[in-house]
Amino acid sequence: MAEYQNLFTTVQAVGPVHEGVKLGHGNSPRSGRPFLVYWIGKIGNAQLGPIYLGGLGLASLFCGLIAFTLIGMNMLASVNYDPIQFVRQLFWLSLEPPPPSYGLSLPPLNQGGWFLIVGLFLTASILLWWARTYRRAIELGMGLHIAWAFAAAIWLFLVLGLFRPILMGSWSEAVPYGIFSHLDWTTAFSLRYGNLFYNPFHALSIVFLYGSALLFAMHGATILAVTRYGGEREIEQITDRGTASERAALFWRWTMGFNATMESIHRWAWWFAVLCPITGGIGILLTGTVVDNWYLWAMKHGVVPPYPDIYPALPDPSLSIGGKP
Ligand code: 07D
Ligand code: 07D
Repeated sequence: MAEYQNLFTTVQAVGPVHEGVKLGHGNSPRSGRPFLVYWIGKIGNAQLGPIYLGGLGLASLFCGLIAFTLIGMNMLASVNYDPIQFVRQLFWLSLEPPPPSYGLSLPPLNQGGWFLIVGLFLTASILLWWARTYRRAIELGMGLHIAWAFAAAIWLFLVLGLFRPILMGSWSEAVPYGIFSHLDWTTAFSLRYGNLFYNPFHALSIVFLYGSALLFAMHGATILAVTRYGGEREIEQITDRGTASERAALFWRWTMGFNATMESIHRWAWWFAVLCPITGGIGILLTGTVVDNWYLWAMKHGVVPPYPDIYPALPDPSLSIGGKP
C-alpha cells in the first residue's frame, strides 16, 4: 500500500465501471459504453463515458458544426479551394463581417452574409450548450453556479458580436472569425478608441484575470501541499483538528494573517473568474457608444495629466484619420 500518493503515484481505483445516478422521467438515455483508460486516469478519473447527449446537446453540436463548417468553407473559398494554401495560411484566413455601408441590414452572402449566418448558428450553439449546463445541473440536484459562470462569459461574447454592433448601428463592428484577424480586431479596437488601457473596466477585467490566476495558483498549491495528509479529500478534513485543512489554513494565517475557508476559497475563485468577463463586457459596451476616446476621457477626469501647453491642443485622433466627423 502506497502511503503518500500524488499525480504520479496514484493507485488507480479500478472497479466495475458505473453508469452514474439513475435519470428521472423526461431524460434521454446516456450514450456509449463506459471503459477505463490508464493514461486518462493519470490526469483525472480513469473512466471514460457514458456521456449524456440529449436534445439540447445534439442541437448545440449540430449548430456548432454548421458554424464551424461554414467558417472553414469560406476560408477554403478565399484560397481558391487550394488545400495546401488552406493549411499554409490557416492562421491568417478569416471570415469578415459586412462592410460598414450595410449598417444593420442584410448584405449579400459574399459581403458578410455568410458571416451573419455563422453568427446566428454559433450563438444558437453556445446558448443551447448553456441551457444544457443548466438542465444537467438541475437533474443532478446541483446548484446553478456553473451555468451562471458560463453566462458571464457569454455576456462578453454577446457584447462583442451582438449588443455593441446593434448599439453602434452596424454589423461591421463585430469581431471577425479568424485566428490572427480577431487579434488584429482587438488591437485596432484599442487604437480606434484611444488606448483601452485607459478604460477602467478593461483595468478591472485585468485585475480579475490576474487575480484568477493568482488565486488558482494559491489554491492549487495549498491543496497539493497537504495531499500528504489527505487534503484533497476535503470533507472529512474540514472538521478534524490537526489535519490537512487546518494546516492549509494556518499556513496562510501565519504568512499573511488571513485565511480563506474551505468554502470561501471557492467563492473567491468563482467571483474573480466571473467578474473578469462581466466587467470586461461593460467596458466594451461603453466603448464607441458612450466614450469615443479613452485617453481623452482619462485626461478629462484627471486620470492622466494633460499634455503641457507647449504642445498644440490635442484633437481627437479618431476624428482626423479619415474617420467620420
Ligand atoms: C484554454 C479552453 C479551450 C478553448 C480553446 C479555444 C476556437 C476557435 C477558430 C473556427 C482559454 C478554441 C478555439 C473554437 C476556432 C475558428 C476560426 C480557454 C481554454 C482552446 N477568442 N484572443 C485565442 C476565441 C476574443 C485574444 C486562442 C474565441 C476577443 C488574444 C483562441 C472567442 C478578444 C489572444 C481564441 C474569442 C480576444 C486570443 C486561445 C469568442 C478579447 C491570444 C484561447 C467566441 C477578449 C490567443 C492566436 C484560449 C491566441 C487567443 C478563441 C474572443 C483576444 C483561438 C472562441 C474578441 C489577445 N482566442 N479574443 O486558450 O493565441 O482561451 O490567439 O469570443 O493571444 Mg481570442
Ligand atoms: C472572449 C468570452 C467569450 C467566450 C465564450 C466561449 C467557443 C469554443 C470550443 C472548447 C476571454 C465560446 C467558446 C465558441 C468552444 C471548444 C473546443 C473571454 C471571452 C463564450 N489586455 N482587450 C480583455 C489584457 C490590451 C482589448 C480582457 C492584458 C491592449 C479588447 C482581459 C493586457 C489592447 C478587449 C484583457 C491587455 C487590448 C480586451 C478579456 C496587457 C490591444 C476585449 C477577458 C498586459 C492592443 C476584452 C474590456 C476575458 C474586454 C479584453 C487583458 C492589453 C484590447 C482582462 C492582460 C491595450 C478589444 N483584455 N488589450 O475573459 O473585455 O476574455 O475588454 O497588455 O474585448 Mg485587453
